[in-house]
Amino acid sequence: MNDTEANNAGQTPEPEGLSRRGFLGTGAITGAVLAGATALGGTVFTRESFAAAAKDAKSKVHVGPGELDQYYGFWSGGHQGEVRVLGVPSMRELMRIPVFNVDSATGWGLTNESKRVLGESAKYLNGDCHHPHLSTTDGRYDGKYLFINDKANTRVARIRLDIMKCDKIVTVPNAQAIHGLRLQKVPYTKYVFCNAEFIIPHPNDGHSFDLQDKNSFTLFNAIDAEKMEMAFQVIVDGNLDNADMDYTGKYAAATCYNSEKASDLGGMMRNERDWVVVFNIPRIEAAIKAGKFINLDGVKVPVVDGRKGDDGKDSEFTRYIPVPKNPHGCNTSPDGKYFIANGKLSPTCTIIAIDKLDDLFSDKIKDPRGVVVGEPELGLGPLHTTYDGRGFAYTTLFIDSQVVKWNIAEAIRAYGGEKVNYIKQKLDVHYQPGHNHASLTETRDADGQWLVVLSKFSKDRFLPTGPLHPENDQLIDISGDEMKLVHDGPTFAEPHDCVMARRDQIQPKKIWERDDPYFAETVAIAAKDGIKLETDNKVIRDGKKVRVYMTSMAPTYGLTEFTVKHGDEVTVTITNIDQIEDVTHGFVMTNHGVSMEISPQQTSSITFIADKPGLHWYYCSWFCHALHMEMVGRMLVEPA
Ligand code: CUK
Ligand code: CUA
Ligand code: CA
Repeated sequence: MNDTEANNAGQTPEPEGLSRRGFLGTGAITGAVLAGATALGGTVFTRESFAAAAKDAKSKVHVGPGELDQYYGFWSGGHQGEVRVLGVPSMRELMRIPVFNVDSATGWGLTNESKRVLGESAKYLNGDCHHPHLSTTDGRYDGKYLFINDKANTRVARIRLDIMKCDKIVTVPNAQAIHGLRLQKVPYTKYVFCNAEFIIPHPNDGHSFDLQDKNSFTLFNAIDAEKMEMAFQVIVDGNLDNADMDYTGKYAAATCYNSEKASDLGGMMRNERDWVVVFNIPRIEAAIKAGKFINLDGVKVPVVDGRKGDDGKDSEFTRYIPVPKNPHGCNTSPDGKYFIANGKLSPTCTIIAIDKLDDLFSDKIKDPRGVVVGEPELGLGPLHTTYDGRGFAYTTLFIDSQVVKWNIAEAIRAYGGEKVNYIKQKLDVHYQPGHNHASLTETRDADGQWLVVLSKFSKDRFLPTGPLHPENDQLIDISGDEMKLVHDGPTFAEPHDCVMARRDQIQPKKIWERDDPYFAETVAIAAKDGIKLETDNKVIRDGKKVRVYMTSMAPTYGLTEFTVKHGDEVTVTITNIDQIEDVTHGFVMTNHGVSMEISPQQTSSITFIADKPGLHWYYCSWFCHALHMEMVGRMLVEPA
């Protein structure tokens, strides 16, 4: 009997005295979460004792004036909807990239360029992003794109890393709540894989609300990363949570916590095991190429059925590997050998050998558990695992409020029956960690320098800010044998995940190129009006539509006055002809809800109704010059 089977049989194995508790019941998880970390036994640390222990941490994270960070960090902004760029190890916020939110400073959600990216979904003013991931070539960051999910409105966005702006957004059809998202690593990021989490009836037109119905299911999705269009969808059993991809380009894996297809908490915890579903990407591609697909609910996206048949037989596209219980994170080790699923309601992680998957798909291995090569017991509430590239894994324990460092090879030997203590260290974190992420861990270059632990609660760690507390992103030095906490980083609601790349792997531009596709459509509209944006300052009337073209150069606009009629639809297009790095201008039309950024050599445009007769000042919102306050103009609105 291995540990898991012992657990499932209700016995609590205590290997090497490290196990704190055995299998977790419903009451235990609810109670433990409510009680918080320190009530769970073990040494009770105080904030002060941590401060004392970490007093020499300063030298490790201090990035002095004029010095640069070693790493770019990209943080999801959670249900705030943006992506944040941090420097690591300073943990200083460098930039925010609005994506699924509306941003007053840059005009994201207000400008015509951003509305084109948002498309139909511009009607949603909220988003909930969890999983930022960087594009790769041959399993290494290539500095091109970052992709991120929106759980709230079922979207996926792409950010161009050269300009650090979102340039594409796709709404995934036939689905609700895109959650897990990972990228193809090898040979390059051809697909963005993303999980629709919730099971819904198909078509979802009110004809049925029964989740157990055969036509109620959810979908695994592949998006063409370059075109940002849907490539294919796969119908699955159960639901889908997190995902990852291997280093051959062949297999993607996803966790499922609701194999029960239940609608309630008790129901979703009924089974002792849910599963990891593995997708055979070449087989799916081949079927689609051969025309063996369906369209779902009238949407023109190829869909294949990855469910087990009524006879219990596997589809050619998928295998379901039972793992305990309500698994959450799914993380590929950087050596490409393993998918590791995090047990959440089981104190275990399940190690799946990727090199056994060929045999599973060819049915040489009949029992899908035959690809499981380890199931270490780690502690309570394992959520996510990350890697240092030296053979160690780091798993967050939500309920224990710890990160556990363990040795993968030793955990595999222990599963084979050997007496070996695979657990190397448990470090208290503050408090209740979700994701953790080691530097470059999702690539072949995993370098084992820094570990960020995204704690869901900060409690007493910061000056109080009212009932709403910040989250606490803790920075841990993992370059030595021991994990050492070196920094507490408060963050606004709520980064679920982050990624870190070496600073040389990201090469952003310092000023815009005039032929950038980001504003190409605006340039095309101007060309139709016979406007040369870099030089012309002109008002074009087109019925009730008025297009105002002007340049900006510190500290003046090309037009300091223009006249329109009450009720006109006004489009202001500004081209910043400053060539100097960092001289960004803004444009705000007072009392019209109009604001936008125009960085050096950028063209931006915004459309509004001149709904009030009279004189209306506009001004530059970015402090650009000693005479920035004087960088103003007037819109004169004549009565119609
Ligand atoms: S999830 Cu939030 S802690 Cu959306 Cu990746 Cu696990
Ligand atoms: Cu231009 Cu301030
Ligand atoms: Ca379950």
